[in-house]
Amino acid sequence: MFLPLPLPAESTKRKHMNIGIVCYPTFGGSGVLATELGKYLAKEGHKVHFITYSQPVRLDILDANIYYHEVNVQDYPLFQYQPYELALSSKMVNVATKYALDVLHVHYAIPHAYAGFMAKQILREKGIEIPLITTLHGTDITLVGKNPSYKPAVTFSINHSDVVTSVSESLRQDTLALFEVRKDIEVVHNFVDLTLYHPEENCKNTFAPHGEKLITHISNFRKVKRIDDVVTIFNHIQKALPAILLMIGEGPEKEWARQYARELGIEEKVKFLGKTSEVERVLCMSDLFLLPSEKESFGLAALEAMAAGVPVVSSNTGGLPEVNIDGQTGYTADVGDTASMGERAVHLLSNDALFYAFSKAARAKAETFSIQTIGPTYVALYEKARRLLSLP
Ligand code: GMT
Repeated sequence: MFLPLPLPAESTKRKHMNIGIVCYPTFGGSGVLATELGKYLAKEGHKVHFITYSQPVRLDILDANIYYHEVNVQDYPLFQYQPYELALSSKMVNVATKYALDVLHVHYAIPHAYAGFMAKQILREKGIEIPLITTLHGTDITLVGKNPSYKPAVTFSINHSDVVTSVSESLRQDTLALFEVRKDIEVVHNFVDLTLYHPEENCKNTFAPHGEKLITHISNFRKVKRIDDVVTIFNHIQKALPAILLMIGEGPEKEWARQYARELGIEEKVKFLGKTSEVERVLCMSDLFLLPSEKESFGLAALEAMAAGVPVVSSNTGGLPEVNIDGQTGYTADVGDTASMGERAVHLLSNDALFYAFSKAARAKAETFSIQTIGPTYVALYEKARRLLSLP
C-alpha cells in the first residue's frame, strides 16, 4: 500500500510545477495512464511537458498547460538499430533546461528510466539537479525487463531513480523478486476519471438490436492477453444466451482470433472494431468485460469497464485481484480456466438481481481508484523527490 507522506511545510510547498512526462504514445495501458495523469496535472494548474516519439493518442495538445515535444531519431545507414535512448535523453535535457522542469516522470522502465538517468547526469554537468520518478507498469518487469539482455540496465535504472512507483502491490512483489532492488517501491494504483463514465445512462446499443448481451474485450491483442481464451469464453456464453462479442484494439493476435471465431462458426457474432477513441461509449453499452490475460500487473481496461458499471470476468493473475474482486465485482479464475470463466459469465448474465448487485459493486470499487484520489499522490511524490535532493 502507498503510505501517506508527511506534508511539506506550507512555505516549502511548490504551488505549481513544470513536469516532464515520458511515455509510450500508443494504446498500451502505460501510455494511457501517463496521458490521463498529465491531463489531470494540467487541469490542476501544473505545466505538463510530454516527451514522446509521437503524440499520445488520448492527448489534446490544445488544452491549457499541455506541451508536446517530439523525439526525432536521426536515420543513418550505419545503424541497424536507431539510437532512440540517446535522442530521448537529449530531448529530456533540452526540455528540462528550456522549460525549467521541476521533475521528470518516466512511465515504463524500458528504455525510459535508463534514458532519464542519462539525462539527469547530463543536466548535473550543467549545474541542474532534477529528480527522476519511474513508474513501473508491468511487462517492463514481468516480461521484457527480466530478460537477461535488459536486466542489468533495468536494475540499474530502478536503483538510480529518485522515486520508484508500481501500479499494484503484485507488481511491487514481482519487481522485488526478479531484481536486486535497493529502492523502496511505492504502490500507486492506476486510476480512472469517473466523470467520463455514467453507468446509469441507458446507452443506445446499435450492436445488439435484438437485446443480445454485449460482451466486450479491449486490449492490444498481444499473446499475453490470451485472445483465443476470450473467444472460447464467448463461445460458451453464446451457446447459453443470445450474445455479441465486441473486440476493441489492434495487435498481432487479432487475425488468429478472427480465424478461430470463423472455425467455431460464430464469426457473425464477433465484431472487431479496431482502435477507437470512444471507449466510454462502447463500455456504456456493454454487459460484461472479459480479461483472461496470462499476465496483468493491474488491468486498466478492467477498471475502466468497472467505472462504467460493467462486471468483469478475468483471470486471477498479477494485480487483477486487487481490482476485480471475485464474487463481488465479477469473477476471477486461474489463467486458462475458460470453462469456469464461461460458466460464471453465463450465471451472472442470467440472473438480473445478481447482475445488478455486481454492476453496482463494480462501480463502487472503481470509485476507490478515482483520479481525484490518486492524482494528488503523484504530486506528493514529486514534492518528496525534490525534498530527497534538498531542492526547494
Ligand atoms: O499490457 C498492456 O496492455 C500494455 C501495458 C503497458 O505497459 O502499456 O500494460 C501494463 O500497464 C498497464 C497500465 O499500468 C496495466 O494496467 C497492465 O496490466 C499492464 N500489462 C501487463 O502487465 C501485461
